[in-house]
Amino acid sequence: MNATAKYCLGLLLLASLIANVVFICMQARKTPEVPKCSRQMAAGMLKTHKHDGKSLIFSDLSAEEHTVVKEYLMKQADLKLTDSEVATLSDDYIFLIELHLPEKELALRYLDSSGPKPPREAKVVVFHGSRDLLVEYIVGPLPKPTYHRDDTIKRYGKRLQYSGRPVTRVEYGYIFDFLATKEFPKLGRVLQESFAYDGSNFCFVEGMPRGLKSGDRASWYTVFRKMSGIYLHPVGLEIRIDHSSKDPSGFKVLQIFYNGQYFNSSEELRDKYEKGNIKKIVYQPSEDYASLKPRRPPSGLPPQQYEMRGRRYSVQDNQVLYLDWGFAFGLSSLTGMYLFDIRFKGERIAYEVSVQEAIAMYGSSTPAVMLTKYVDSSFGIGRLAHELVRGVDCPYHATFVDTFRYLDTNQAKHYRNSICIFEHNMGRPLRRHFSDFFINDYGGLVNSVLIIRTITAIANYDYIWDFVFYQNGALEVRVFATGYISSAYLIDGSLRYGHQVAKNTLGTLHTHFVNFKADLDVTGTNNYFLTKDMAYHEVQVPWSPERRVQVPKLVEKQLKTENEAALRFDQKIPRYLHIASNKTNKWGHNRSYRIQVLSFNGDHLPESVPEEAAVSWARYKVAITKHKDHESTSSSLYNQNDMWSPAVNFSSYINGESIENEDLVAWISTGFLHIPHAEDIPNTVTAGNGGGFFLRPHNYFDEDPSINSPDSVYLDPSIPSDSCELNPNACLQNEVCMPNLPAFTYNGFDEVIHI
Ligand SMILES: [Cu+2]
Repeated sequence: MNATAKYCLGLLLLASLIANVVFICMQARKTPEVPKCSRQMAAGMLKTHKHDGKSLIFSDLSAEEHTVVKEYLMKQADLKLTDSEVATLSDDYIFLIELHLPEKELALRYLDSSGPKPPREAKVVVFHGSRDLLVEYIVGPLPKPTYHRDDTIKRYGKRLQYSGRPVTRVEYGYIFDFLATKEFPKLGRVLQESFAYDGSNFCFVEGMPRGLKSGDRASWYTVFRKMSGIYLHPVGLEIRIDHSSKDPSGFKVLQIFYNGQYFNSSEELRDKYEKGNIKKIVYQPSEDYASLKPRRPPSGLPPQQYEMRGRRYSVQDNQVLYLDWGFAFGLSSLTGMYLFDIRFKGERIAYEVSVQEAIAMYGSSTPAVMLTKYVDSSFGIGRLAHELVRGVDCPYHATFVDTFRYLDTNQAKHYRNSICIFEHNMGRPLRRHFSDFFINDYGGLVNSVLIIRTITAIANYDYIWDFVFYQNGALEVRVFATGYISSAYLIDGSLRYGHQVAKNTLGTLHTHFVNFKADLDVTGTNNYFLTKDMAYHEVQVPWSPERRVQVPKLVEKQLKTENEAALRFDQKIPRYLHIASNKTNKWGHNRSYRIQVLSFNGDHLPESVPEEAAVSWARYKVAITKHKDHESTSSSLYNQNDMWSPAVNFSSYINGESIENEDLVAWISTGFLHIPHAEDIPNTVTAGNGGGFFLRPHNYFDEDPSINSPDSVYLDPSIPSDSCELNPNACLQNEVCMPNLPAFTYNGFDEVIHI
């Protein structure tokens, strides 16, 4: 081949190559694009019920409403309020503003008949430093307030002492400043040689309560190293500070605990340290074992769920509609998530289901922890509901809702994406049966549920709060614990209170108890409390009279007073607990909802312990009381800081009243005993850690309502396996759409507390 021929051939090959590339590109462009999945609600999902706006009577205050309430109160000359931004401990200032729930009777008249809309009101907690009082005001009507009234006596039956207030950002600031500028300089070499203290590498975690009797305000502060996962890095130093004075110059150190030894002052510790006659800590750098930074690069993605034909639920303002369900929701700064007016197939099942309280009682031989009995609503459970992370905290496709809260601030704070709502395939059938004998067929229903969730990070612990709506009319309420365990510096005798989980670190044994309120209304508010259980009884065998057999029988009992229906954890409790109606189903049985508690709790505090009064709800797995608006919560903002004379002692709600044909409220407790172990490092996992309860229909219907679910699948040998008529899965391969996913964003760090 001559040179010209070679050149022509090369040119031809190049042209062919270019033509091929162009052709492939054109073909690729012709390939039809996969459509995005619908953002609209799936057709025909909410045929029977519509949003009506009435749920707004339960909605949290908006940013504007918080502002209006604050401005109204600031103008009231008799209150003499100082803006909380500049208030000192001896001033009068607003601590909290949130929705004051309407009275139930008014709300029901508005929801169910033509009653007027209840006035919209705010509850405002004012710390009256000048008068040594804590006062709760009701302010209304919104949006243009014209009145305020002191509600404290009506709600709590007494005045509330100033010493029972939670510690504010301002007070924390004074305490930490007192340590850094007054006390730590006295310790000089002790801090330097023992902890390599550089003026900024300490963090503090406080033990609570703040003393041993009413009026005490002297807290133990445990020093932790300022590094990722601070709660697992105790340095071996704890300090008890009396901060009862309204003037920070009156703060004083009462005791110091250093490496297992007590001292009465910084001077005493310093002097003994310098003389060399104490057991010293010699600083060694801490390993970074508590960090949550990934230890390996990401590889692959876990499976995702998405809605091919759009959402099957609707969220409008604070109301959710999902298949046969409907409810209103909100998030209290103090108690956390609450739901109201929960209906299934148009009938109200519950007026209110809400989180009430979460407590943890600790054991340790170190002073801060041995005293510790945390009562979280005093710190604010809902207060710490930060932005949820899409794809981890909630499925990526979830609907996210913002909230506004006003607690220890001077203007409402905006918490983006702090509630999520999603429909979720639980990955196992709700029911199914395969018939092998005589008749051959299969019927099944995927367990697709709606979940509304918030997650609250209360210091070291993160609680996940789930309300799960099933297609059979059941509502499950669950709490899961994750986050960091609380730890103590390892000293002699520590191992009586837990396990060593890291160098010099004891994971301290503790109990978790959580309380919920379930104000069930079963076919109305006229209900009674029924228990069911089983007992073996001896029966003569009819066809063989000389023989006797043990046969389990149904045992039913109505409990008629609040005292009978206060079911303690330490007693044998009937297995089935029902809020029942006098109305019957088709089979003549009383319609009811069953309360089924899931709990792995440890022992509750002995009642002889003075602090028990503040957490007396934890005596009872379930307690039934007659509904009263002023018995709205089982705990209070003030219970932590005055556990000995608490604003709310739940056990006083149980006072012998009849619960027959009354409006009933169930107070439900659950929890788990936590013996920390090596695998709690770096975090406690949700698997196995938590509790909850079900509210389940029990003779409420004539049959399982989920039989009407649009998701039911049916197969029999005569139906071609590719028929979609009774089995949408047979056509799934034809349903092609791209998940319609929003971009990932996160702004949760904008909202953190700065002291
Ligand atoms: Cu725990």
